[in-house]
Amino acid sequence: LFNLKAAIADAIPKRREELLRIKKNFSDVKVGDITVGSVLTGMRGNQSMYWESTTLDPNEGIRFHGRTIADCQKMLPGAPEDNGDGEFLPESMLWLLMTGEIPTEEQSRQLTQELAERGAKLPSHTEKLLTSLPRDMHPMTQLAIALASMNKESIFAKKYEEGSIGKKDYWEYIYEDVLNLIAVLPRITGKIYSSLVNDGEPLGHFNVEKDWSYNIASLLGMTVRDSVNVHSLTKERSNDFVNLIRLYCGIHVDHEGGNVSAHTTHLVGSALSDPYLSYSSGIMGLAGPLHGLAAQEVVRFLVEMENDVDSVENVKQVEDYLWKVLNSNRVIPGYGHAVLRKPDPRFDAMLNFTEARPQEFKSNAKVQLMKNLSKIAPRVLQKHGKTKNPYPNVDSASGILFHHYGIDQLLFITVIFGCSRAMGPLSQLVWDRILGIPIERPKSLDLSSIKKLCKI
Ligand code: FAM
Repeated sequence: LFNLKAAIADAIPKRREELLRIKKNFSDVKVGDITVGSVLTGMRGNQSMYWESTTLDPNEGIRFHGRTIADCQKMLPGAPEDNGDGEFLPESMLWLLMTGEIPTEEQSRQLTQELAERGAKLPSHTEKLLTSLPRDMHPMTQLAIALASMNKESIFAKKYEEGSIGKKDYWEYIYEDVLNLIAVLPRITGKIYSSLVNDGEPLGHFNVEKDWSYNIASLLGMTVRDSVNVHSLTKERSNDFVNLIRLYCGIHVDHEGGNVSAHTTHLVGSALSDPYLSYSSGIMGLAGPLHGLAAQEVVRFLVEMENDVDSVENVKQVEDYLWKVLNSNRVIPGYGHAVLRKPDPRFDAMLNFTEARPQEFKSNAKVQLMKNLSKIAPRVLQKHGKTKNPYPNVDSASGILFHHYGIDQLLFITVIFGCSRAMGPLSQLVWDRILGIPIERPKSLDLSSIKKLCKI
């Protein structure tokens, strides 16, 4: 099966039957106890969502249908021109998320081609809308607006309004919207970036022969062939940047269901809002500084710290800087996690990217500081004693690597996160409709109900 939709259709009967059987026979099985503490602390530890494709182990980190990042790096197909030397393609990851299977080279190529064909054009009203937005509007606001505006294109919303589809068929139209949405993200991203840095003039063009990440890089003006190559990158450095986008977008797709962007997309979608509206809402959540915006906060933090210390190798000065931050009741961005209790393997993957290119990164003091910090900050945070996870999370490294190659519009970095994160929650949205997951509606408690439970 070379076509993703056909591969999903193939997997449906078994999965539907399995879930139905569990629902029928095991609905009374207890998952855990919800405590007052959980109600009052953002539902921590409350296991109450069904999520198909990814799980987060507090110690091992993310698994994609059971596969670690290292497994994915070994097994998922990359771009043909890299001859096995580059990073895997996010398209390969999308196939894994949607089907649970590792795609073959042919399946991955086919999906690359399908996305390129679907993404070749941005709807003209969305293009005009983006052009009309203030150049200094927050890039994530622009992304959310562009996505919400594409609800005009939603095949699912149209079919639903016509009343022409039954519940069992919803997924087919959701799928169409999801693929169309993911496909246009490079174009939307390029448009937002060109507004920011090039007065709205395109920085590159979309190449239908190329993969999704290449087109993101190209529309950011970062490729030698298809763009203005704003930073005059050599062929090798430009190829490294394309691979950075592939790596970054490949590993940021999902982090199980409870994180803000994934949960929001799933929640809004559960009201049968179409994928454009659902993911636009997810993007609004990703824009928060405790979530996706943390990568940008880290870059700012590293820039400020580098200016403050005599040398990034001066451990004592770095420690003093961290204490200054903590003592003024601010967080150290890029550290800590709500679920993880070990260094984030996604951070390690980004770090490995720099270690594979020592010449490239050796003279960038901020990248060196990022590395040094990953050894110093955990000690300081442990001593500080509040943070449950004192280790670096994914945002510790990602922003500064984009910054290194010249993407220095800090607020924009989260837009690239938004490209990647579409793949996980939107795959879930397809499966939510396949499996008939109903509208999400937890029960809330007021203070008097809590006091009654506590017998106070
Ligand atoms: N620096 C200083 N204090 C921190 C901290 C950090 N990096 N991480 C957690 N804490 C504090 C936290 O503010 C809380 O303090 P209070 O008791 O005074 O409220 C205490 O430690 C316990 O928090 P926790 O249980 O360890 O973490 P939470 O589950 O509440 O929060 C994070 C998780 C990620 C929001 C938190 O660690 C944080 O604010 N980190 C810095 C921002 C960041 O890097 N966010 C990116 C997260 C990333 F994974 C993503 O979503 N993209």
